[in-house]
Amino acid sequence: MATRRRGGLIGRSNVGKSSSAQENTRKHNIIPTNIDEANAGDSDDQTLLTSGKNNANPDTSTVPSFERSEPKSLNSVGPQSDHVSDEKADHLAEVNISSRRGNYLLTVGLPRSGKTVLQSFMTYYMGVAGKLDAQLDNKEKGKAGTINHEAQRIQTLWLDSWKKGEFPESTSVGENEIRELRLTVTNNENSGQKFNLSFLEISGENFLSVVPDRNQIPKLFDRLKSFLTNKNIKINIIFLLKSDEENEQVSCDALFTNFIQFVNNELNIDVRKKLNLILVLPDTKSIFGEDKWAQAKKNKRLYEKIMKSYVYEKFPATYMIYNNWKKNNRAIMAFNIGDIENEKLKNQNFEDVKSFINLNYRLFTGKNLSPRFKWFKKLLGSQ
Ligand SMILES: Nc1nc2c(ncn2[C@@H]2O[C@H](COP(=O)(O)OP(=O)(O)O)[C@@H](O)[C@H]2O)c(=O)[nH]1
Ligand SMILES: [Mg+2]
Repeated sequence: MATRRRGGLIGRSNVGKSSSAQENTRKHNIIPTNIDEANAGDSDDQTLLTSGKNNANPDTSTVPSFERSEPKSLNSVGPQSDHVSDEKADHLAEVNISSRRGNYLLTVGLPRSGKTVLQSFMTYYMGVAGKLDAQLDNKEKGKAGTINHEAQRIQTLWLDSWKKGEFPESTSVGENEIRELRLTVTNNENSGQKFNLSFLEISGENFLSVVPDRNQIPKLFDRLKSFLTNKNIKINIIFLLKSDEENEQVSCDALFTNFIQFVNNELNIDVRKKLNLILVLPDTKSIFGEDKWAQAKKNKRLYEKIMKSYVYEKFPATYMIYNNWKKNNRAIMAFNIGDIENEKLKNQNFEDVKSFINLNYRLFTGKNLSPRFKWFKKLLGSQ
């Protein structure tokens, strides 16, 4: 793995708690104002600041992820092996990205921040546990269309693992790689709601302490740009907040700031105009404690207040990115999956994954995922 340490440095030291963003935020009293005004949103999900207007912007993006210190599995193209990557595994090399269509989640976060858990638990919920059906779309069009075998293996791994209540093993994405997993989702309660939902994942390695440029990550640079400038693609950027980031060499703030700068300045894309932003805070039950969390789940105002205050205090630069995003195109949400005992997931809890999927659907389409004739059932009092 190359150890490139270049200019444009935004490391922990200058983006951490002492950041001027935080000072500015305090000075302008942004937090209290926002918490009070927050969320005129009408959602019945516990998501913040998403009004559900149909203003998702067709465009692109990508998902950083890197598992430097995690075990590799499958035929992963890990940091050590990416420069000798197996050409057969590079499915996107044979894809014309500019003709792609769909709705993409670009997941960005430090190692072990929850990218795999989020994507895999969504896939599991949609494929197995929920009222949705998710089919892998991994064959390119045409008779000779190539098949994305890696996507197939990953989906199988994810489904098998959660079925047994186990966390899926990590499948690393190399520094110069981008991984795509496409799903076609149908609402079993409303077949009119059939949509594409896809994951893009890139290594976050490049964005940890520097803003990379094209020379450093040529393949990734070109592919990311192709996704992000594709008018037929809608993208939600998902920033995974890592509550125990103190143990990491760099902060979430550095990673997210560098990433936004990269898209804006290096790729030359006005990220705020084109993309939606969702901050995800995993495992809030542990962060806030069981009692307070139970309270917050029943009280939308409290939920908003503690979530926003937490992000503001702990990730000030990230909070500023969120705060400067268009109101209708952003959200903060919690992501819990259930109780973990002895490394296993007991008592799966699908509330958050369900809300998260609804939120994404709403940002993409402006509509809610709902059973057909819900209004009619309501009228009859059956809901
Ligand atoms: N108890 C337990 N927790 C895990 C395991 N794997 C992942 N986790 C939890 O899930 C978090 C996120 O892991 P993951 O989604 O793989 O992170 P990623 O590197 O961002 O893809 C970790 O920080 C752990 O808290 C596991 O095998 N056992
Ligand atoms: Mg992962």
